[in-house]
Amino acid sequence: MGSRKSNAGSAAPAVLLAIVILLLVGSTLYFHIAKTWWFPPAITPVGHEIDQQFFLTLVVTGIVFVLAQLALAWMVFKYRDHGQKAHFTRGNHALEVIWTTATLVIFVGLGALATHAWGQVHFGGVEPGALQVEVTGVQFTWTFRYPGPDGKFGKIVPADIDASVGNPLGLDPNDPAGKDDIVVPDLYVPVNQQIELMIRSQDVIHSFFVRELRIKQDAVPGLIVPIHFRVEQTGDYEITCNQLCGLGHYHMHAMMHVLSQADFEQWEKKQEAQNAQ
Ligand SMILES: [Cu+2]
Repeated sequence: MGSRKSNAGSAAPAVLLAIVILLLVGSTLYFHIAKTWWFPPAITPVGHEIDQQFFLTLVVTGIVFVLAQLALAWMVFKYRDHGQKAHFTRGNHALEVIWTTATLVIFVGLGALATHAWGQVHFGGVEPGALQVEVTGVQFTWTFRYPGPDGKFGKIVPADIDASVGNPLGLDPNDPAGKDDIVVPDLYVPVNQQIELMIRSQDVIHSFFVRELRIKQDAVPGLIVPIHFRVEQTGDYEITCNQLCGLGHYHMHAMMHVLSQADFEQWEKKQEAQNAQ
């Protein structure tokens, strides 16, 4: 009985599978190293820090990925069907402990390294003199409000919300602080100055997302969520909504125009003049 060799397998399927695995690893490496379909460059100091952290994570997990896949391809080939008898194994406890501990250390370590960037965005205080802008999401537009020359945002009354009469935010007509508020469909900010956005929603959950800022923040009804950043270069950047907020979600976007200080002041003056009319 025991000595009879039967069904000695062909090497072809194992070799083919190993080659497919190698090709997958090779093409994955190529697209990451060539940065095909990569994200646009960051434009804030925190954005660069996030990118560095992302790159570190990618390198560490990339090395593990490549080694694991190469080992898999080699195993597939080495242990292919020779017609040998399969035998049962209970695994290796020492190895299990080593790779579970290594995974834990890598994940917790990367997380700990990332806390600085995370903390700057979410817990770092806002510098005095930061420009405050209120951001409101509503199906399916963004609206931006500046306090105007008095530096104070006017009161908002939900009953007064009516985009058809030019009051999409529901500014209280009886509040003098709101008279000079600037309400616009695009975000204008000066370069090299700290900006604090106060993010709101009028209806469902939206998400304020600008790729170049590396910031994505949910707009939640009933909450005012502050975020802050400082842009290092002028330019036009797209703001999209990043939560599936309804049928028109796909076209919910606006632009962020980063202007030089002089251009921004000019823009502000123009808006104020329009308000005064
Ligand atoms: Cu939305």
